[in-house]
Parts: sequence; C-alpha cells; structure tokens
Amino acid sequence: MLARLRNARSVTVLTGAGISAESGIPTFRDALTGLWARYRPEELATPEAFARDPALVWSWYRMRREMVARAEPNAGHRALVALERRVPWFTLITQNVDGLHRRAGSERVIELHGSLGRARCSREDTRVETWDEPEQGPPRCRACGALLRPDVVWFGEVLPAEALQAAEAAARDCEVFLSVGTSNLVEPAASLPWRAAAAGAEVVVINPTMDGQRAGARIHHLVGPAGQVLPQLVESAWPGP
Ligand code: BV8
Repeated sequence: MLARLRNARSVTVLTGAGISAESGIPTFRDALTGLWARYRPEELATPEAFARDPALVWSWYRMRREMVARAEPNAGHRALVALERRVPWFTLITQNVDGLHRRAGSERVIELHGSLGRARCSREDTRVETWDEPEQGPPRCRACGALLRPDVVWFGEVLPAEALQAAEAAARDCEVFLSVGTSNLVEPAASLPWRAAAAGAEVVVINPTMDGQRAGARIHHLVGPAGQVLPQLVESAWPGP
C-alpha cells in the first residue's frame, strides 16, 4: 500500500471527532457525561432543540467551547500540518467544529460543519467572532437584538454550498484520500471517501476500530489511534527533508 502512496502529489484528508480524542475531546458519539448524560447529541444539535430551549443548547455549546479552550492539538493534528507542507496539492476537510486543526497550523482547511468558536445571528445570519457571554442563555445580536446561535451546521440543516463543493472536488481530484477518526455515519461527509475511491484514489481509513467501515478495491485500513498511526504514515509515505 505504501508504494502507491509514496510521494503522491495530491492528498485529501477527511477528519472526524476521533482525531481530537487524544486531545481529550470526547467524540461525538461518546456517551455524554455528567449533566449532559441524559441527552443525545443528535437531539441537541438541531434547530428544533434551539427553538425549544435556546438556553439549554447554548450552554451545551459553551461547555464544549470551554473544553476545547483547555485542549491542545495532538500528534495527529501536527502530522497533517507536516503533510500539508510536503505535498503540492493538499486539502483538509473536517467535520469537527473544535478548531484544533487551525490551532495546530493547518491552513487549507474546509470546516464542513462550522466552528464552535463563532456564532451567528439567528435572524440575519451574520457571523460574529466575539460576544459578551450572558449569565444565562444565548447572547443577542448587537445589530438587531435577535438571539445568537452557534455557527455550526445542525442536523437537518444544509451544509455551506461553497464548502461542500470544494470538498467534493478535493475528493474527486486527489490521488490519495485519508479518512481519519470518523464513524462515517453523517451525510453528506460520509460519502466523500467512497467518491474518492470511485474516482480512482487510494483511500486509507485510520481508526482504532473498523466497525461499519467499508472495504473494497483501493480502500486500505490502518487500525489504531490517529495520534500514533498518522505520524508514522506521513513519515513513511511523505518523508520530511
Ligand atoms: C444535510 C455540527 C440536507 C454540530 C454535525 C442521507 C442519508 C442519511 C441521512 C441523511 C442524509 N442526508 C442528510 C441526512 C440527515 C443527517 C445525517 O446524516 N444523519 C445521520 C445521523 C444519519 N445529515 C444532515 O442533517 C446534514 N444536513 O444533509 O442537509 C438534508 C437535511 C435533511 C434530510 C436530508 C438532507 C447535516 C449534518 C451535520 C450535522 N452536524 N456537527 C455539532 O458538532 O454540535 S455532525 C457531528 O457528527 C460532528 O460534526 C461529527 O464530526 C459528525 C460525525 O461524527 P464523527 O466525527 O464521525 O464522530 P463519531 O463520534 O461518530 O465517531 C468518532 C470516530 O472516531 C469513531 O469511528 C471512533 O472509532 C474513532 N476514534 C475514537 N478515538 C480515535 C478514533 N479515531 C482515531 N483516533 C482515535 N484516537
């Protein structure tokens, strides 16, 4: 498999919550703990949940934002920064909203599902980078007074068209596609690896478990945590100077 990857010049990577697991961020489907134990993420990450109880949904995102602020990128994030600097055509597509790829130094990042670090007006859709955190419930838009909401894509919401088109093109046009730390359950991101394989790319799936992962021609599985497997793979297939 390595021979086919060695020195490939166009690489696309898709990451999911698993790449941040070794930074101490629970994955999306890890059972929520503490006061969140009684909720399922799919129930909270929806426009209906925010309409029903904006204070509850906003405090879930505030808790996650505070958790991410205490976390650091790990060796898996850093290996992708090194890879970006070693191949001429590189695209990193992430489903994650924790911003750890950019904090690690990745530049060409497509945030398919938005970012915890930003908010947007629930009426005007204008993006907001900073806000005064109220004691209770979401802050309000300084321009129109409507509630601010997290700048993420909820279940049932369409993905930003430009980001999705760029991600689909990067899956179609690459020689190698790495799928790292995702259960591949959430569409339309979940189809990207198989679109790459159908277009002729070598696909490498990196995950400690291969439950639910597809097999097939040109699809290779590397079983293990991203923080260990990714640095080894990058150094073997795209050795540094
Ligand atoms: C849409 C932001 C049009 C919010 C998220 C087609 C078929 C079926 C369903 C649908 C479909 N089209 C649309 C849907 C509905 C829905 C969907 O896919 N539902 C699923 C549950 C079936 N999709 C949508 O609604 C999307 N919108 O398509 O609009 C439309 C709308 C309605 C109907 C039709 C069309 C919007 C989806 C975006 C949702 N927002 N996040 C927030 O974060 O709060 S998705 C959320 O799940 C996160 O972003 C997360 O990244 C993502 C995917 O989860 P994973 O990242 O894979 O995380 P998970 O916990 O599942 O897995 C972790 C993996 O890591 C595991 O495999 C584990 O083994 C591994 N791991 C653990 N440790 C490590 C590790 N790997 C490596 N190293 C380790 N150390």
